[in-house]
Amino acid sequence: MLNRRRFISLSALAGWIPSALQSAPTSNENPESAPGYPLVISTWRQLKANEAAIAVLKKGGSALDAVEAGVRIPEADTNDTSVGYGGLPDRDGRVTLDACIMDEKGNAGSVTFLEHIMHPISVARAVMEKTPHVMLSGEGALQFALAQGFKKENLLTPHAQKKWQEWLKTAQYKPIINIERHDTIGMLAIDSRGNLSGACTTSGLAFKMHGRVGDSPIIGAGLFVDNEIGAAVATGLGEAVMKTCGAFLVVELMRQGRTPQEACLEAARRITGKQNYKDFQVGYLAINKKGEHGAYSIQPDFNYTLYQNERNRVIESASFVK
Ligand code: SD4
Repeated sequence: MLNRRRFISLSALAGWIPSALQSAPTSNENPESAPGYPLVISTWRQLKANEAAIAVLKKGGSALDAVEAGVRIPEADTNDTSVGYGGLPDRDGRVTLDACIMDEKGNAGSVTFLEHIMHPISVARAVMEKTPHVMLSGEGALQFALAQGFKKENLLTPHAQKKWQEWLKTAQYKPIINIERHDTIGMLAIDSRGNLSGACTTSGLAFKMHGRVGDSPIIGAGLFVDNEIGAAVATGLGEAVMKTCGAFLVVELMRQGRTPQEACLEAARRITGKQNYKDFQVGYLAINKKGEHGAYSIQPDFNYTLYQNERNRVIESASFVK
């Protein structure tokens, strides 16, 4: 099973040739802690998203503007079947999106179960900045987005529709995260002023029940930012992350003195200690105020993309299952 998982993950990587040429994966068994601002870090292989974020930071932009610009890249990319446009639909054939964003002041915005809007992260930011609320959901989130001038679009691509129709033949739902290529993007950034922000956006689990919401738009589960301490994002099976308040836990562990790496490892152990983790993946990424980072996943084959000290590269995460 693990061999197959590795194989599928590697063949998936082959589809990204132009960016892949820029940087070969390196190993995170001994995660480096080279501090340096600005910094951008993303779950999975997201070289282009990091580049978009870093372009904002290099012009003196804020970490908040950077993470929004960064995650908009996979949101609009039809080759990314786990985020935004081109995302695989739920079991009723509908693309429903979850996203959240958090800034250095502790402000947060989120949308869940949102249909027809290509950039849910920008709607989440509008919720944060233009409403007294943190989260809008479903039809209400859509109405808000339309009132804000976002365009209503069909996000179900022919490729995603075909995958859904194939899935309907058996209609068996078994989330095995790496195999399904769930490349939800969670992105964290530190700008030149040393301020932290984060964003997370996803179409969630493929062929999920209609109405299912994962961890990604939940502040404290999929994402948490505390500008005094650090920030964390999660990817993988949202149910496992939500039950352990994953991203908040990682930040709180850093507050108690753990390094980002130690904090990610401990948060993953909270899951492996209580849940039957054999068939699912969860990966955590974290940074602290000093610009150190860490990553840890339950299963192998979790990787992330780090831009720091003028280098943008993909790094393999350490994992609980070897
Ligand atoms: C979810 N956490 O909806 C997301 C899925 C994911 O990489 O992260 N996939 O549960």
